[in-house]
Amino acid sequence: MSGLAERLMVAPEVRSALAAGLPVVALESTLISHGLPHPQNVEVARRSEAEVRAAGAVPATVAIRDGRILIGLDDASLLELARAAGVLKAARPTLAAALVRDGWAATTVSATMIAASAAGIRVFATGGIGGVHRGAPFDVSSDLEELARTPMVVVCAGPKAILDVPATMEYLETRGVPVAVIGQDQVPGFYARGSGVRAPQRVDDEAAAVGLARAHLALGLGSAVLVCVPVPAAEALPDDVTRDAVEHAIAEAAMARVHGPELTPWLLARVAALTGGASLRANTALIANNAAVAARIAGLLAQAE
Ligand code: PSU
Ligand code: MN
Repeated sequence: MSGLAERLMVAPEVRSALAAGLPVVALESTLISHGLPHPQNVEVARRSEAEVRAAGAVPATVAIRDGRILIGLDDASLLELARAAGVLKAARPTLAAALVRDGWAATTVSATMIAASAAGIRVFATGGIGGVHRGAPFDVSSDLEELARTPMVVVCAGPKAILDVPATMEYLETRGVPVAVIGQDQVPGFYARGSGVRAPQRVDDEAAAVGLARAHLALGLGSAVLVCVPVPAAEALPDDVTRDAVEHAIAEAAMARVHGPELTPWLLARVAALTGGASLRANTALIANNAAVAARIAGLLAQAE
């Protein structure tokens, strides 16, 4: 029998950074395997790692291979994962299923938080968190429950635009997850800078986000802090383009009866096709930007100790 700790394979660079109290940023792998097509997925994975390093932190991309949870992938493994077929999408409910089989599995926000937190990593960057789906009778991402039960800092560009953003924010409030938006009064809209939903809390800069995160984590309440950063302006999609493409994609998904874990990747791919690839540029830019912000946050958190 192997528990969570025995499943972890922490890369030497990550292990020594953690031992020395240096900043480390966890990165997830479902956006590589399911969120973006090849070769953009390889580009964004490499670029995110480079952004983390440029900001003075050590990247730790998390994925599963042959029953082990890898914390930190080398470039060859990253390429292998990005090109592999039949990669399982592992979340809290499917983590065991991903570990009892051979081959690659990618970790979603929930599974990445579980693994990163077990390895002692406190800061994690993704693209957009999962949340409450629109149109589906009942589909709520396990990302939200994980944010409620695993104390760390998660950096994102808001809930994915394919979701019911107001319901997602309500869910986070109910489950005690503080949401801090850097530099604006609206929750970021993933592909678009705004979502039209009021930010639960605005912080003016990264240092203020860190101040809030440190205070929240010190209280020992058990939940994460969600830090939201809007997509860089140059690659943002206009609000109406985002709305139209998302509405189309959701109607098509309902007609095609797509549901469960396939729904999110299916919608992201449809939105990419409907926007002629513009959503891919926004998605890539926001992922890399979140990695850089997370690295600076990890640096500030490490400094304060
Ligand atoms: N951010 C992106 N693209 C993605 C994801 C995040 O820019 O594909 C992934 C994350 O791994 C997140 C998952 O946990 O989508 C949500 O899937 P679901 O809605 O099935 O919980
Ligand atoms: Mn779901």
